[in-house]
Amino acid sequence: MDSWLAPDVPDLPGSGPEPVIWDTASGSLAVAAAGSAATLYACGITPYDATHVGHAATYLAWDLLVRAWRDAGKTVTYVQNVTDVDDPLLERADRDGEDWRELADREIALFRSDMAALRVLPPSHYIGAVEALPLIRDMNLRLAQRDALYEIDGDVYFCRSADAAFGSVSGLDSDTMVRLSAENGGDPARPGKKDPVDPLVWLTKRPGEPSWPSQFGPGRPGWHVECAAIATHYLGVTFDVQAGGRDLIFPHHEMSAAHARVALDGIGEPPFARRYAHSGMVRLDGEKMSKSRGNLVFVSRLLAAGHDPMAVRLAIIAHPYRADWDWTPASLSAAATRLAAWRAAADRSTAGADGSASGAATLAAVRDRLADDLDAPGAIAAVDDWAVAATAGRAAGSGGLIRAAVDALLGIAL
Ligand code: 5CA
Ligand code: ZN
Repeated sequence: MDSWLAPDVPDLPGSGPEPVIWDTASGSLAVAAAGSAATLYACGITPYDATHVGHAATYLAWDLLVRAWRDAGKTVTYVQNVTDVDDPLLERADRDGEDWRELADREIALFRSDMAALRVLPPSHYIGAVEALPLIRDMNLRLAQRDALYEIDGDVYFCRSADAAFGSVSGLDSDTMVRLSAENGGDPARPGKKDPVDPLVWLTKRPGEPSWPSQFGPGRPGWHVECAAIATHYLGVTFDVQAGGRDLIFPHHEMSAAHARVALDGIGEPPFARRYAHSGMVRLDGEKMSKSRGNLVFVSRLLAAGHDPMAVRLAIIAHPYRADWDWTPASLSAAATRLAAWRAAADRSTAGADGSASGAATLAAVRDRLADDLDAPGAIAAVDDWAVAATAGRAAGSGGLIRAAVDALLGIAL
């Protein structure tokens, strides 16, 4: 499907350092993508409600990674999916008496406009589950050929026991896996399952629900196989980074990796992602912001209320991406104040030659922080220091470079 219009990324002199990122699977910092090409799969939205600040924070984190990679001279291929058919979407459409496709189309359109307003670089491939059905059927066929599937009343499950490396993404014990599976769309208590956490790869047609033909009969795809199929089709069997919010570590990322490992085993490197990057959860009043809880601050509402999208972006990236944090109106006003200070400093220091070299030093500091596990707060602090100097008239001539650096690396247009 169409993604959204790419914002301009100004050219910067030289190039940035090799980005490293925290890898959940190994529990350590790691080079995010060795070599001159970088490949990223970020799990996309389930479009049954508008983009909230939590979604935005997660996509902004991966946007910083893409910007850091580009600045390091890499060619980036970025794939994002849209889970445009799944239980929560169908349930919401049913509740509101709306056609599920219309609901999905509307929310996807809103997501696109929110991402464009926040100057998020679009993925190279933006792929819906429905349009990916042939890929999903193909992956399910491979799983069946490897004896990794079984049926209960027409529903088709994946045997986690088929994957010798199962658990290597999340590193969780079985009890925790069962609990998280129950909380995240799984059905651990269903009688007949070989293992409580085994996930569905194909749901047989239910009355009133959409369905598509498949080798197992009419139905719709499971969630994890959707991402396994899309990621490996567009990025190759092995790719650099699988990214999502921390709530996706288990079961989603563990299961997608397990499907790919079993279906594509033996083709070159171990299948699926080399690294797993996860962002923290944004909360409202101490509770995770989530569509199911309904405690949401929508990006589109903030923008409609007249907040500068650059202030919204700055408010979000001022938090370390791996931390959990609370959205507050105060953080938005602090960001607006900071943005105004940066703009005034850039205006003040546009003229003249950069005698102090503070522009170059600030660019180096921003690059260094960003490449170090996306330390946007550290990068922001470097720009704050520059703005203090520029406002005092000690950074003449550096305004142009800082404008370009802040835009290219942090996505903030001054
Ligand atoms: N469609 C699936 C992924 S394939 C899905 O999880 N969709 S979602 O709409 O529920 O979430 C989209 C992304 O936003 C995921 O990476 C999820 O981890 C992230 N996310 C959801 N809630 C929050 C939150 N409160 N804070 C930070 N990130 C969040
Ligand atoms: Zn996903």
